[in-house]
Amino acid sequence: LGQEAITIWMTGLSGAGKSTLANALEKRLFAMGKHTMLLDGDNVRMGLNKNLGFTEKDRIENIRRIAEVSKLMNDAGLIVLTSFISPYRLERRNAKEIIGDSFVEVYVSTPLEECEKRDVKGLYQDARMGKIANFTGISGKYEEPENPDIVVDTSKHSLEKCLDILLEGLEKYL
Ligand code: GGZ
Repeated sequence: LGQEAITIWMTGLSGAGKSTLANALEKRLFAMGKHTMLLDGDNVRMGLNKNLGFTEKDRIENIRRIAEVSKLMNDAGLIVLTSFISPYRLERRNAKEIIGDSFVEVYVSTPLEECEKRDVKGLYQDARMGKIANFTGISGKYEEPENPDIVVDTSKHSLEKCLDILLEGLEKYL
């Protein structure tokens, strides 16, 4: 406890609010004087993992690499925030094994109906029309965490309230 250089591992559906929360949380942590690194699709899937798609096999490799990078960054003293669907329970368990005690699982539990209603990028509509194979929640599985350290549902609370929930849950690590 009080390990500081933790990995805050956000998991949840597309559109659940993982990236919004991770970005806002990073700002709060920065204001607290913490050194952080945010890993998301923009900086990982565009670079390190640009050879990976969305098959089960590729997602497993995506998560494995992200976990290894998170571990390296934790070793360098950074607080890491990750924002990936990470839909498979076994892969999240593997990530936890790689990262060790500093792994903190945050389930962004916004329900599918709400994510689909938001449909920010129109991907759910495409998935419903059969245009996207293995789309999480529609044509691909999402396995809910059984024992997340923190749960936050962005359909129930404002962003500010969600941040309060996160920071309260993180207090014992920071
Ligand atoms: C789910 C997909 C898919 C499929 C492209 N299924 O809302 P977004 O757009 O920005 O977030 C989704 C993102 C998911 O990438 P991750 O690296 O987080 O996934 S995983 O952890 O499962 O490896 C979505 C977009 O990529 N996207 N195709 N088939 N989301």
